[in-house]
Amino acid sequence: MSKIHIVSNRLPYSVNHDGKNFELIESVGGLATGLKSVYTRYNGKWIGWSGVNSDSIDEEQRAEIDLALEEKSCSAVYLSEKEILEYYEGFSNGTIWPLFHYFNQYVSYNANHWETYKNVNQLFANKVLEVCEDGDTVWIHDYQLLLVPEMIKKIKPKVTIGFFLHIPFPSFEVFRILPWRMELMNGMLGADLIGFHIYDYERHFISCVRRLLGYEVSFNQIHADDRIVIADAFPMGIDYQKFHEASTEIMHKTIQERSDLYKELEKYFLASPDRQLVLSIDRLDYTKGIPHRLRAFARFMEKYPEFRGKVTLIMLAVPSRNQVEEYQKLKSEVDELVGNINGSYGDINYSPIWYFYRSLPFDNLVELYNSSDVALITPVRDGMNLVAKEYVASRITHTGVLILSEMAGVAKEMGEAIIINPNNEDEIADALKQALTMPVEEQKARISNMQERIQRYSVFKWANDFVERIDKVKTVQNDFLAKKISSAVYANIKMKYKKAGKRAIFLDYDGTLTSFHKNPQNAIPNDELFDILNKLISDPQNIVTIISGRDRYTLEKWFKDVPINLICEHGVWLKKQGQEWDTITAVNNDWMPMIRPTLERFVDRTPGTFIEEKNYSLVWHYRKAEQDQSEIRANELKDELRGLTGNLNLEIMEGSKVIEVKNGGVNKGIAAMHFIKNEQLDFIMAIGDDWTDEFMFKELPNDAYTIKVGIKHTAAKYKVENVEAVRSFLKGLAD
Ligand code: GDG
Repeated sequence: MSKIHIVSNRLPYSVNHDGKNFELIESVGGLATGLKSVYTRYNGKWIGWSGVNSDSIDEEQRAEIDLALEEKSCSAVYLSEKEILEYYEGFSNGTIWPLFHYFNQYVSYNANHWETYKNVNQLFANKVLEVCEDGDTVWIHDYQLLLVPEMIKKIKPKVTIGFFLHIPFPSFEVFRILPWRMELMNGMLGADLIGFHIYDYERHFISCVRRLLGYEVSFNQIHADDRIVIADAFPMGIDYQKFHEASTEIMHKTIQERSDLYKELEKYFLASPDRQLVLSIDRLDYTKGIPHRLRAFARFMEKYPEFRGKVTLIMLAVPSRNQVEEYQKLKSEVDELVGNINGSYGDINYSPIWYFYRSLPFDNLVELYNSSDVALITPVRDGMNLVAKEYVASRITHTGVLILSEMAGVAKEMGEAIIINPNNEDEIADALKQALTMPVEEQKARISNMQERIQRYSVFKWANDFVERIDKVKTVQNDFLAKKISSAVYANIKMKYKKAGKRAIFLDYDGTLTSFHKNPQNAIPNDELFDILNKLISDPQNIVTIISGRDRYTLEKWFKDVPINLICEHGVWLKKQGQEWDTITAVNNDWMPMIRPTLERFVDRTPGTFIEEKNYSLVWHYRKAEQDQSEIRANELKDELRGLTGNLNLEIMEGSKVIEVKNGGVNKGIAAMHFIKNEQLDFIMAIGDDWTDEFMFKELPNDAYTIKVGIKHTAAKYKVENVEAVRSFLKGLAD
């Protein structure tokens, strides 16, 4: 069985060492638990940083730590103090983190940090390359390791790579700000499957792929050169049972058996029926909207004074990244706000806010979830937010109310929460009132629905789903590989070619013999192409034909010195070498004045697009236009044209970045068959890349060698990756 390896910044064990001895401490977080279930089941390894500063240990200690980790199937990456500073705190947390959370003002653009980020990503990739073999799967996690997928793919293309981003992926307008945007994009695209928490992040990513790299995307399949990469959304879940069971257990304890924290809560709040608790838990991070939440709480005290003395906000802020200046400033701001609010609305018997700046043990966390009437979660940006799910899972009586920021990924799944905008203090104040006065029946209905969902899509289901999807991606890719011309297939074609008496070869032009250009008029044939064609033509047994959608004047001009046959405008015009232009159907252009104004309207509305008028067709080109917008317009145009062309025996053809309206009853398939109808042939071959070539692939006799360029679905028998592959294939045949 092939293995699945996990790669993340941190290992699921941290190494605690005092300079002499060390111990491994297992991480019990939800993600670690979920992923442990994957790599242990699939006999893989977990590759990550052990948390140790490599400057502080010697070789012997390192070997000892490695051995202990080896027993847990973990493989450690060691980072020096400088690397931790520049890769982790610098580029990961000082550049990517703020940018991806839309905090442009905090983004640092430090070229040294970028260099170290690249080097450290390479260290991770090297470690992975040491342990993985062809056929294995590697699942890489998060924003610290965006370059690792490409680094692995380059060396081991037969390893399947999944990548999951735990934070938001920002919109193009924000992502483009980064000087290293291309490198990061290409880094991620080394993966075969890229997962995000929600569709919005996936959408932003795909938009960046299109705009920055110009790759074609159909639905969520990215056609990156010769590979298919799939982007998809997988909303991460939690270990539901763990929270639910821990909460149930706590409920069944007597007061004496409970923790000191609980006893305090009991003394001050839980024993008196008119006291209510609002809970807030997060790492102390500027993305979590803690000052916003505090100001909104003050607004609530102000607007609804009847709750003063009755409602307390328990705020747990877990220390995080406190070496970084922005986090230190945030800490001061929060301290000050808490002080002000308690000073303004509290008295000797009452503190509106109970503030803890520390991390609490798991049991205490569950006690807080269990005892709080309302959870107030108001990040200004959050990839998912697991605290919201943990609160819901811990509500074993089904009571409780969740107030949730619309900026958290989790809001997409929690329709029953009260959804607020974290910047709207009044809205949050009103939401608090609504939550604190919500009838119990309504609370139960809302919580039960949410519980059902998060119980179903737990962190284990999430991890399995991702792994299963990687398998499906393999199927899509294998579909391509199955048709790809292997060396055995190539040898067979060449043998048949050599043996054949007379041969017909049909070659599409754009996207097959030559690459696309923004301006189609610039896609002129180069010397290499002339050489290949001349070589093919010089064999008197070959009938070589260029079969294209282009107008006849252009092709005639470009190939005037080459004795080649031409079929133009998708089969409307045919010209055998040394003969005049001919056509197989009686076509007319009476329809053009009716259709042209519609196309012109789309040109006016869509900058960068233009109309080409061919002899028997009108073409709307949108390769030069802004991609997202023009694709929407292309769909609109198709719709409109369908309505207009109903009775006119016209065909609407969709090519590569073109929509073409042409006379019906003609296509490349009919034209190719017409061309060869009186020939005695032993070998027929057709190569093409787009939708219009499919007619050829379908019409030509069964024993024809039909070859599709690219990875799209096709009726052709074989596939090749790109124009370069076509050229070298033809060179090989002609030699
Ligand atoms: C990133 C993304 C995304 C918190 N305080 C204590 C404690 N916690 C645990 C919670 C929860 C976790 O930490 C926090 O997870 P979040 O999802 O809320 O937020 P981030 O740390 O920012 O995580 C986020 C996540 O990755 C997963 O993809 O959802 O959007 O930013 O599990 O329970 N645990 C203990 N004591 C505490 O005091 N034991």
